[in-house]
Amino acid sequence: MSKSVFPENFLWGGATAANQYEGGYLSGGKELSTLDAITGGNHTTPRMITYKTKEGKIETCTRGAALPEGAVGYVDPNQYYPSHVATDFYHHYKEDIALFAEMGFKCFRLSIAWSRICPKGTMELNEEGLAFYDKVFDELLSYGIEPIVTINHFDIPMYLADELDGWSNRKVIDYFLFFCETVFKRYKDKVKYWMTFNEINFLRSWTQIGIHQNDQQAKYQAAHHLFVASAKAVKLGHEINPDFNIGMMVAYIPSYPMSCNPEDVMEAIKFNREQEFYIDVQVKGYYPAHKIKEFERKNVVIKKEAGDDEIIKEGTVDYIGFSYYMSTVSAANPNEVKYVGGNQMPAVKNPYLQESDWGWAVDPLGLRISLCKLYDRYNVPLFVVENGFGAIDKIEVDGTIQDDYRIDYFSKHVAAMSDAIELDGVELIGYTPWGCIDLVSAGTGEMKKRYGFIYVDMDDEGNGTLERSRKQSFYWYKNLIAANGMQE
Ligand code: P53
Repeated sequence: MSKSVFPENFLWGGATAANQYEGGYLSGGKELSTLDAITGGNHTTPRMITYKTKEGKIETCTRGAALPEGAVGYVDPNQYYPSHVATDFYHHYKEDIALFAEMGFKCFRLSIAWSRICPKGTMELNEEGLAFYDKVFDELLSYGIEPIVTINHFDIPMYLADELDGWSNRKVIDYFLFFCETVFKRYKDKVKYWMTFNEINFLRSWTQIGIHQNDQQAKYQAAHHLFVASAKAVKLGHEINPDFNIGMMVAYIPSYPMSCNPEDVMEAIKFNREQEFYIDVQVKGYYPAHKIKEFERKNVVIKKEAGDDEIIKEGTVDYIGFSYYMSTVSAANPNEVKYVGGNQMPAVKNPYLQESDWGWAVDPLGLRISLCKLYDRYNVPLFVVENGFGAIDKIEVDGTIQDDYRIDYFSKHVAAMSDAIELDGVELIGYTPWGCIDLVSAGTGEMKKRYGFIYVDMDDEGNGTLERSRKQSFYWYKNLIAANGMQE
């Protein structure tokens, strides 16, 4: 039998996030995060923010819309919020980690709910929250599973959004750093792999970064604060433990030109740059020239403080973590553009690719293309921290779930990583498929868009026993890990 091309210490595992998996939204001293005030939706119905205006009126708006000044998040007793229970890792962590161990996981990616550690996001700590993650990490380590921690995955304590307008406010950098220092010191002997902000290129609304405005100026000013915060966190982490590996995390959706028409090619460059901008700043340590020019053209003025550029330069990351689900297509002719995926992302249909039920183009070679592009451009270790196939699973009469469509998706993406390692020489350190256990969809708030190897009995209205069961893909992934990624 030939040898696996995956390194011996390759980190096979799975990925989750607190707001979509943990539940226990007010348990053990946790307070509200913005995401606790966002309703469920579906492929065609957007998720809504429920809020109270300055005048005390209860209103709703779509996620991504601007909130009136002074509006505060509001949990309406007549609405259903999927984050409140999610799939209840809070009460099932032992059982779930045992299942991950059964699959042979080498690592497990999770995020820390900021408002569980710092309930208001300020410098007041919640010991019970810290103790919860101690128990989780100890449980993982008892099976030899390496925890991979996203410090901040899409959530911000509601208080910071309400009182400070979230990341538009520079003070939030200090609060975030306090949170980082707390978890770095507390878990320094338990956690070696960290990521600062999940999908930093997708953080643009009240729900994710607590800002009320949605214009370009507000978005990029908040991004600057995130960059400074991330760089400071990287520096601080390395001081606390030089063995820490601290990465950045980007949603990577490579775009192909619609045709060889140079106009289409230029559009694809622009699309790809918008995500690479976030990588450039965090890996190279400076704002790329095209972005500075774009800011000038759009009258976006980034308020920086003395020393910000140096901090960004000094706080570059150790690796690039990225999510990869799909590719897209760019066209100069706007008639070609449609909106897909429950996320209202502009995209053009690629006639060469099949799509998921949510309109995401399945493109395994696109993963190899992404790995090549990122490695060629940045030359730092890469970590595929999310990948997966959201699908409706059917329970057979005998109770099994035959998710061969998911196995097929994973099998082709693993083959693409294998090629990137063997043929392209890419330095890839791990692979953590998204939602290794069923959880709430970020885009739509649904349960029925499932990603897991493990099924969880929970529906879109919050009904279900939360019982766990193994899908067919569970056994497939177990065998794959045992063979270190070798497939027949
Ligand atoms: P859902 C859009 C496109 C690519 C990645 O997404 C995305 C999104 C946001 O919807 O987010 C990441 O649940 C994110 C996870 C999320 C996962 O992809 O919409 O980091 O939190 O659940 C899958 O199907």
